[in-house]
Amino acid sequence: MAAETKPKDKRSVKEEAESKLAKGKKSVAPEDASIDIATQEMIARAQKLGIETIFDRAENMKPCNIGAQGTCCKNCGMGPCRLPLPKSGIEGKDERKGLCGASANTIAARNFVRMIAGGAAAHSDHGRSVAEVFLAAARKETDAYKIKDVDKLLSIAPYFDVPTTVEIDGKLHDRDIDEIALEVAEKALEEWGKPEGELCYLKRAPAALYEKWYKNDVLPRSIDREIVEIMHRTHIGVDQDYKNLIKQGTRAAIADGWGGSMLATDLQDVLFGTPYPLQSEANLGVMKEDHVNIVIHGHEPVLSEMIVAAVQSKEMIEYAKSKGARGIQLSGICCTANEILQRHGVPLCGTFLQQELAIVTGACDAMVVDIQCIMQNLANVAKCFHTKLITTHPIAKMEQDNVIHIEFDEHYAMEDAKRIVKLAIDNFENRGAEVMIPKYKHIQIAGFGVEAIEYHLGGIFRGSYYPLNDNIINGRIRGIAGVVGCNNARTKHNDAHITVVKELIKNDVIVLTTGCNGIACAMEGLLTPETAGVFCGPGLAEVCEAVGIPPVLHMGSCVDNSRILLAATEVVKAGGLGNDISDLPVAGSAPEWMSEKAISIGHYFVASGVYTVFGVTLPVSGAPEFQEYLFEEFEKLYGGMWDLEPDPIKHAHKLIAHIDKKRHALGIDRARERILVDMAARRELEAI
Ligand code: BF8
Repeated sequence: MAAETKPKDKRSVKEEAESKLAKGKKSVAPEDASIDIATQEMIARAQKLGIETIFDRAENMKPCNIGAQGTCCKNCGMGPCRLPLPKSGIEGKDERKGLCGASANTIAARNFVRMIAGGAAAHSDHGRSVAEVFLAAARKETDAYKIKDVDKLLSIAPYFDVPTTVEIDGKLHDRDIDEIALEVAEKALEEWGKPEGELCYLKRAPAALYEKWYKNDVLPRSIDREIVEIMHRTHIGVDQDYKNLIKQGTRAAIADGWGGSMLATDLQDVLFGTPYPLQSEANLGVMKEDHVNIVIHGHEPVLSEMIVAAVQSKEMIEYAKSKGARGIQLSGICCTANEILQRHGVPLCGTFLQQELAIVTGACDAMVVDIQCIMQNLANVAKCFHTKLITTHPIAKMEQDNVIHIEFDEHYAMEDAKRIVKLAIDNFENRGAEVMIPKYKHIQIAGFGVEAIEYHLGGIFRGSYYPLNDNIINGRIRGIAGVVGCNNARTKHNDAHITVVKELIKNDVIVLTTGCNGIACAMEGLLTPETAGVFCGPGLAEVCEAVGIPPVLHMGSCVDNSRILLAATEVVKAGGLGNDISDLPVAGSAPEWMSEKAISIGHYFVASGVYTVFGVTLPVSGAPEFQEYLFEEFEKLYGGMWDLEPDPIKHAHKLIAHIDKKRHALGIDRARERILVDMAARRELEAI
């Protein structure tokens, strides 16, 4: 390992880097780019080697203000029509127009709902792929995939009107599991394109929420249709009413959260197992110098499940040893990582912004990517090292000539997985001399699905959300926040994620996390039960210590935000906190969002009654009337609304203020005042 492990001082690293980058290009000071030391070290290393990463590119390319405000329309060949917000703001009537006459509100709404379409399509197409593999497994077309969680299959079958019992001679008998699986698979696949009716899962929502959707006429009919309709309505000369446009955005977002994403989560659980808490590690330091390092990256666990099995096979381990390695170290980036973490304990290598840096270690023998959040620059970074970059999905290829494409076919799943693993092993001997793996990693406990939370918080009443509700009502837990989403190179890596989460748990708000926020929290050590005594307020610390859970519960990947919807629904069902998600002391947050998927998630949280705050920026600020509709009027329709707050402390306190507003409305704010103000009462509680 290279001797150098600490970045040089800010100035010398920056100057050295700028001398290596193309003339006139600026480089970022590593300490300004990330709060994470492993990340800083790798940025510094990349700069020293003259390798450009996203952190430097963000220094050199400033975002377009008008696009960031949401008021640039490029939906036809007469544009782009750019409608900047006047510096003095809008006085009187907003007269701004595109060539066709489209107002700023129409343009911003069109752009916003197209982002929802992009996000919903990504999540839902992922769900469709899983449904297709599930169907192949149910038809016994592949040996590689089997029904792993029969209970989960039986629990979802009724939503598709698939009976789980059959009456023979007046007696009820259990139906054959294979028959149930086949019918569920066929019915599930119909959700993408059925010609009439509504999505099967909508009735899983609290009745009051379903009623709101019905009243507002936003019940999704089929997943694909809602996405296609957005593309139609936002074509030039179609929908020109921002309220009507966002109504369709709402329908598509619900089709994502309560449709495509929820189906992806459920079918993955049935095929690969429902997650339960397990221990693992996180950050670039999980890579091992003396092992073959395979990093999997992307979102669909269909291939990575097979890679997990392949690297554990005696055949592959022996082969790695025959090539001089001590074993094979598998780790992951982004949500594929979260998927195999929560089911197998495979360690997290890093967040979205660390993907290039995993290669910069010089120890990555193969990076295997599937779909979504994969930077094209990976191929350029891989060229500077021995790393084999392998694309595996027919819809996600790369143009650079050093990229290998091995198309994954579920019918030959294990063969394909072993071929990829073998390629990585063969590449081990090609490593350069300079391997530099940062030493930093942290232990984490992950794998908190809806069922696991029910079990762990159930206390003596196992398998119930009542004790969680009790602790919310008595004020030990102030409320629940879903803090999720990406990294964004326009802000300091992980800074807002960690600041928001720490501020929430300090104020007794339990956090449910997914996606890159989950990875950030894992890297920071917030996913351990011991964290509770260090960072939490007294009430939350007491609950976490009593039950033995972390104050931040990692619920999985971004499609697993559907688990947060279902957890909130369970809280409603457990009683005592109102009759809809919008009644609960609950809020949502994405402090460092960047993807269209995040916008779709944000919007289905809002449409499900959750006050949702985004950090960084939101592409609606250039159309104040449309923004006000999302930030204020939406609450009247669905009980949830959008907000924007880039400052992480203010961001956290907006969430807390909303939680307190809901506690007040429920009449449970007094209990909390007693808990926090009176320390004697706390000692009394501790004695119980
Ligand atoms: O789906 S949080 S950067 S990895 S988009 Fe991507 Fe954002 Fe990370 Fe997972 Ni979600």
